[in-house]
Amino acid sequence: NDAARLKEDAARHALDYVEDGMRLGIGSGSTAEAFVRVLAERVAAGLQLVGVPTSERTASLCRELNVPLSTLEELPELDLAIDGADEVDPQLRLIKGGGGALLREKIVAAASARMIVIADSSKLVDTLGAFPLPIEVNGFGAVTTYLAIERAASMMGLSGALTLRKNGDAPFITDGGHLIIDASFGRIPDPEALSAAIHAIPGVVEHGLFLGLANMAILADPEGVKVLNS
Ligand code: DER
Repeated sequence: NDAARLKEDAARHALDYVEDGMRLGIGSGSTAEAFVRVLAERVAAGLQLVGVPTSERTASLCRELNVPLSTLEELPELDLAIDGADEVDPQLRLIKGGGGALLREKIVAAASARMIVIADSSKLVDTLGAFPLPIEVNGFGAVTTYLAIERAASMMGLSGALTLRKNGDAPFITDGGHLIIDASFGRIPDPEALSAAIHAIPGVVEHGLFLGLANMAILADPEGVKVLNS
């Protein structure tokens, strides 16, 4: 369908930036999985690379498609990370975490010399925040953490529902064993300030604001592919 084709268009365009012998961070979500599928074609055709996956789900798809994998323990510095996003703003600031993989995604993105975002153009927004901000929290004292997030946000003039992400009737548990709170703050005028305020809260493991990490965004729409550079 059209949505799948847009994801594949962006994914194929990203292949142009994957060089032989690269240490590649591989993202999570449906667009990143479209990238894994086209990457696997190139690997089958002889492209040399090793990937570090950002989720168990991406890892199993890579194994299924024979994309060679390693770990950050073996390769603590990567050349390039390719990942999706839930929102991208004109400064290439991102909201990620819709798929619950934000912690490893951010660690891998930060370990990479460059990060390229692949998405359909509907993800491009003027101001971040229409998509609820995923916040990964430790299960210990999670209600206390919830209240602290609410207080920190209100001190910045932000308010909105904070929802514990569920997996059916049970809490969603991340690959890292944590919980996720989705915060519907609405427009976030100062992402850097919000990022710092949330990081200051004990019990918060990480959040889905990716600031200063993406170097490029490859955005596909029916007219073609648009490339934004930082
Ligand atoms: O959860 C994530 O961070 C994903 O990368 C998400 O941001 C994009 O998922 P999608 O490609 O399925 O829209």
